[in-house]
Amino acid sequence: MRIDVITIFPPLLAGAFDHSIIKRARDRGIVELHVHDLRDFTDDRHRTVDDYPYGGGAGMVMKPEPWFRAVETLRSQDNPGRTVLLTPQGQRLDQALARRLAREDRLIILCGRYEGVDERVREHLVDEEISIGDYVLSGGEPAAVVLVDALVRLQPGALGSPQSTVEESFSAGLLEYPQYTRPPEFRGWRVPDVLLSGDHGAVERWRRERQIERTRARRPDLLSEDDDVSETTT
Ligand code: 9D3
Repeated sequence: MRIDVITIFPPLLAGAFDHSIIKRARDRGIVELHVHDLRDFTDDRHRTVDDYPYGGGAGMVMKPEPWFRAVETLRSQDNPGRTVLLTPQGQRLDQALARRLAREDRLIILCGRYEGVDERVREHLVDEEISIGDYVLSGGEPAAVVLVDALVRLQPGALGSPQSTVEESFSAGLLEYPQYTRPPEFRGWRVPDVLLSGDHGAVERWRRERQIERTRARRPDLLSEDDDVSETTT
């Protein structure tokens, strides 16, 4: 998979992509990642990327021309892939959306800033708009790090052991069970006896029970038997 990210702050992304799983996947040739400076696609002396909003109001709006020039330069003839704008107005990123985008051969990610992006970019350049959650960021860059990480770890061969993905899909939709390592007692707090028992069946049952209990307490929306009606009606 090839991913191009366009931003006015390339350094915010470069560092995040040079570590851990993303770095290993790049080194192995599983993903090809490129970060581009939007200002390189301007044509004025001041490398201007924003301007005052028509109709007035506070803040600035990102100009359309640099986005169009950047994306049209990066899109490949044979496979343009999908162009994604990261914006608070987008559809919420979840694992299903990550899985769908991870199947693309090419992705171009646009990081918005300021008060917004000229509407013609959304309408005529972007295929989908994505948000990573209901909180306010200063721009799309941290969201791009999140999205790229979610996509890279879904690429075949990106994770160390295939075991990890098997386990993830097995327990999909449930929160994790509590985990312990040595020592068996720390400051008087003991590791549950069942984990030291050597009874693998009992350990499996205990873990599954804790997963369900924890999911019911913290994320009842994840339990399919208990679908939240308020999310499907308006
Ligand atoms: C004053 C502007 N805000 C009014 C509520 C809107 C706004 C525009 C741009 C708020 C934040 C931003 C910058 N954020 C992003 O570009 C962004 C984002 C986010 O803030 N939260 C979750 N996901 C994303 S993806 C991109």
